[in-house]
Amino acid sequence: MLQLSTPSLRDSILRHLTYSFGKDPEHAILEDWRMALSYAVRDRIVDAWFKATHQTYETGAKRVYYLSMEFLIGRLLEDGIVNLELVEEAKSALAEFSKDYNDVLADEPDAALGNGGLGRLAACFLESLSTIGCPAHGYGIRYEHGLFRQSFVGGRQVEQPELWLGQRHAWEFERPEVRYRIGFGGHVTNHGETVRWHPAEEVEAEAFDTPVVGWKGRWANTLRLWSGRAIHPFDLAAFNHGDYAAAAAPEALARTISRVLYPDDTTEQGKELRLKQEYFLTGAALRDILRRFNNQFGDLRKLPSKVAIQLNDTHPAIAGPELIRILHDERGIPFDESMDIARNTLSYTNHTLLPEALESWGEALFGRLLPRHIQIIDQIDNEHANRNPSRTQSMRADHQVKMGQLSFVMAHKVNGVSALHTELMKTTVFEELHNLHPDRIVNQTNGVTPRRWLLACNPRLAGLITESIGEVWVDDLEQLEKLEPYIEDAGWLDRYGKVKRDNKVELSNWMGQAHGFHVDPDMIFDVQIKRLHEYKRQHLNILETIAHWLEIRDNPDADWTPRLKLFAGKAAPGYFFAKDIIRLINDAAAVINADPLTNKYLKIAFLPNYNVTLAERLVPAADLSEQISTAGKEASGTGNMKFALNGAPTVGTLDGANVEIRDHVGAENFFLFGMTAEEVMERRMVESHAQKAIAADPRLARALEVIREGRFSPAEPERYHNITGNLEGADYFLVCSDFSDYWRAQREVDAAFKDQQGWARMAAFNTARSGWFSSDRTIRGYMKDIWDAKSLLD
Ligand code: 26M
Repeated sequence: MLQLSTPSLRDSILRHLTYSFGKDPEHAILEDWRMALSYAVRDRIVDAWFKATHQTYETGAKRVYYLSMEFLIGRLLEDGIVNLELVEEAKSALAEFSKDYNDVLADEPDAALGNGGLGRLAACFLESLSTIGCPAHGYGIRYEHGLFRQSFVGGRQVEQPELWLGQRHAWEFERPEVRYRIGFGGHVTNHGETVRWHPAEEVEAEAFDTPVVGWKGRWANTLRLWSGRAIHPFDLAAFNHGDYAAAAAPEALARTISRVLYPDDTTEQGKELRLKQEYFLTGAALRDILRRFNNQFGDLRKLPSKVAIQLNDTHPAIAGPELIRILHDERGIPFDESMDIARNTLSYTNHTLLPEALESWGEALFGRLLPRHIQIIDQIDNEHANRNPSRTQSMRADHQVKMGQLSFVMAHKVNGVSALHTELMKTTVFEELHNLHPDRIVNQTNGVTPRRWLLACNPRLAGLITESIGEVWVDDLEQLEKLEPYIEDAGWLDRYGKVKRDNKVELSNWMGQAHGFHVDPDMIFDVQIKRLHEYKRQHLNILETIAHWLEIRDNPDADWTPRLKLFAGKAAPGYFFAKDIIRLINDAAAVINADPLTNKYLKIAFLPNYNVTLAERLVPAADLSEQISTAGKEASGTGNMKFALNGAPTVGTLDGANVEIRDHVGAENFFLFGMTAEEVMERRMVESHAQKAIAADPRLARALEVIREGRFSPAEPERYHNITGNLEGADYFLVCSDFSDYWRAQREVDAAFKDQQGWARMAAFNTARSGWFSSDRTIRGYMKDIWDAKSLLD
């Protein structure tokens, strides 16, 4: 291998500024500096990347492929700098040119190629796979537009297109030589045993590679994103006839396939383009995987011993039938054998049990777009029924294709994302399949990467930890438990408290500058940041806030604990109830923040355009983490882990990974409230449960009443009747039934926060005991229990 010597970061920045971007330091704009620094860092990542690739080939190691419609990666420059331990060098190199490190980092657009938890998990997994040194590729779509930008006009959410590629992007390598034709529609022919699909329409998938570097640059894997292009990009005949629009039409049409990320993170909509995107990703990824396998190993019967393909939710579930189509139709392997090879290669992660989120496609649409695949699915279903005569539920009932059941049948392992969620999978959606295949469902509780979610985003806390126990924690997070003895040292605990306080001051200053919102950093920073959903119950939070406000007004001279309620999150554009909740929070904020009687005790802010970068600002400065979903509904949560790790105790229900967080940090360091998943199911059966809860709690009744009367929308008093009507009526997510206990928990928070030392202890125990929630631990679990993959660094 060619060896080049590594220049200093300073020299490398200057060389790139000059020769890659054609600028001298006098004329360079901020973006030029950002690009030059990125290229200088990227050069070093590429060195690690080549080394890893060669080692993977040479050892013939098994490879992991993570197929996901979403990778919510955020900014990458700081990630690279931190993992290569170049922070100080980068700061001083830029300072030499009178450039501020943070300004340069802030110039990078946030790559929002995902909706929320599922996409961010995929991004944390890529980083952990590289830190661990497990040979892996992520496969996704190179959306031209990521998740929409959110702003508020008169308190209402307004969506604008996002253009992350509008500025120069430093991290991808276009691979024009890596292209596959992906077909749609057409018909199927049978010649004796040979079945062939003849698509009517084809687009080309072109690869773009982003290296993902792990801790200390010991390893780097690839994120390969597919972009749509036309096979015949330009219709010259049309052009020559003077029809210029028609001449460019094939290219425009082909590119729509990777144009935009679907912004719904739960409700499944039967959109044709979405199904096309799913097959586009999966078809291109499988061709690429098989080409690589074929070059290196050849014998397709060995596929499961050299390849593990993980399906991130059902979105790439077409991988099962597609792999069978290739093995059987194209390579002539018998159907049942093809099915076994595919199953032994594939595994599937479920991320939600919400019925409205379970993917299913109408057979008319599905059969029109993928005529051969629907035949194969029928055959899989028959084969599965034959092998399991007691089976009653088909994946092909009601003229639908049920992607969850298809994924289950075509996977050798199916995993949930927290202990509770995995148990619920066994008793609800997948009950019958679980009974037929009792060893298939396994749990892999989610995790988050400590490089981004502690070392990079919270340098003050990271510094204190490293000073105390050394830097071992960075890739062995359970070492944080070595902090426990320090917690008993009053001097150390003071420093821990000061870190949080400094982070809060920094956030306050930023909110003042960026949003003109001024807050006292000594308030409790109470934070709920996540997608807007009824099951996540932002409306429970605002109801409690309103009730609390009314109570302060009744007695403004009492010894209230000052609190800032911080919200951020996006609502799906068509989810009107969620958008109403945003508007209610903004309307209530306007009234409550302007109340001179209460505003030294209570303030509300809804920060616009929540994204990874905003989370990186908020998480280190939070005192309290709101994880208040209806029990049984949040599959895991991962924000909950970031907050605990950064020293924000949770106020939360026994839902998703909250259960395991509480087990780890200790019940005394967690503010528990609400019904259990079992109690939730029972309470739903109780007639008028909401009315009964309202009648039993005058605070709740009064909060609902002031909303209903239009206290926050005087120009339009009925504005929130949809919300109040829902809560006073069916209240499916049991906001009213959990209100009183939530109130009680919040008052316990108030009391606990008054004892600043006691609070710091609680926060520090959260940090010290959250090591288990590293995505390194999660990935090691997948490697052992699902993929049978080995690290090449151990
Ligand atoms: C489906 C069809 C069409 C368009 C979009 C979708 C879709 C996209 C994302 C559906 C669901 C999507 O994500 C669900 C999700 O983010 N689930 C979350 O996954 C996290 C990681 O496991 C968990 O921590 C969260 O609890 C869970 O809600």
